[in-house]
Amino acid sequence: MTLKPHTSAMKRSSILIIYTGGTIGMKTDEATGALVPFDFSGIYEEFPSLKRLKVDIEAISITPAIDSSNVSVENWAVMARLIHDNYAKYDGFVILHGTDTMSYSASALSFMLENLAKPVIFTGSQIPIGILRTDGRENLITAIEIAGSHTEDGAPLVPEVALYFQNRLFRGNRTTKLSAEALNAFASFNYAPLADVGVNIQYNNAAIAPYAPDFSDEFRISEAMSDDIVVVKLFPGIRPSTLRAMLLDSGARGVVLETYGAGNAPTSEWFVELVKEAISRGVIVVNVSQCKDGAVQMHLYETGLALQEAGVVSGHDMTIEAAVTKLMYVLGKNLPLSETINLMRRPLRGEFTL
Ligand code: ASN
Repeated sequence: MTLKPHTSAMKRSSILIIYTGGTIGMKTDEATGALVPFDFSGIYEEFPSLKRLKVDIEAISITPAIDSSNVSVENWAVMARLIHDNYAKYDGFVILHGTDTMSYSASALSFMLENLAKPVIFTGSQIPIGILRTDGRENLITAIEIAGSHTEDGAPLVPEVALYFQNRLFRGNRTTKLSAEALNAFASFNYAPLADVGVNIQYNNAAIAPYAPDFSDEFRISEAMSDDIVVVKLFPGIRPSTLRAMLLDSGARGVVLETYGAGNAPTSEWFVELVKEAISRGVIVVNVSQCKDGAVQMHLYETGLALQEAGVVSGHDMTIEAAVTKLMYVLGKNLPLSETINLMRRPLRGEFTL
């Protein structure tokens, strides 16, 4: 299918901006010189040039606005509900979010929004929007344009949860925040950008929503996210008692095991026995690599094979953010163990490559 971007003769799109907080929403108070939250309902006064886009914009803020390090599963449910309740009214959504946990929230929402057929574009900034040198203005304007882009017959160009930052649009659940300093703060190591932005916006149509959900299925949200999980990052010298505390004594129903290289872990008997014991108790253990680039392949080395034989589920090339939020989403459904494992074994929203 060839998708043609809209031309000026086409219909206007309507976009809802959901402002959650973060650096992007800050501007300098004229009187005090301090950074204060910016009121996004006055967006046209602040950026009159937005009127030139063929997009009608409305904005809504979650209160209180948060630094994204404070984001909670309740905040994700609020975002999901806002999209659900406004789904019919708007053509697309832009979520303004702090950068620190934006990849977690974009990953979480990609799972919670089921049968999504409209764009949900996360963006933010490294420099507050009210500072002259901000990166927020371009991020915001382009995110709005992308959320409102559609084909000649009105189909959205990006019907999925994506993250726009510094000239690149990524699949949300493939991203990781990489830099606390660079304006180019996000990366998607294992999946090509959905669009590259220069003079024109070049959409990579082959990469966009290839998992093609059946859009005839009704859009719905799944709000329940289980917090019954732990992330265990391996390091040489980890103590048996530490691993036992995390895998077994924590009572977690799901474990994201951050292994080495292509999914490798120690072959020591105590290590393998602890993993096996957790699995025999019904704990789901998902293997993701500490390497950002590349995939888990447990059959490659003896050190990975032991995990595979113990019943560890491969996370393939998933990010830690996607693995954590997918496990929360899948466990939140409270399905029988075998169905839960089946959902973890297959990509649900293009979050890993098989
Ligand atoms: N601490 C901020 C946040 O994540 C960082 C930012 O947005 N650049 O909310």
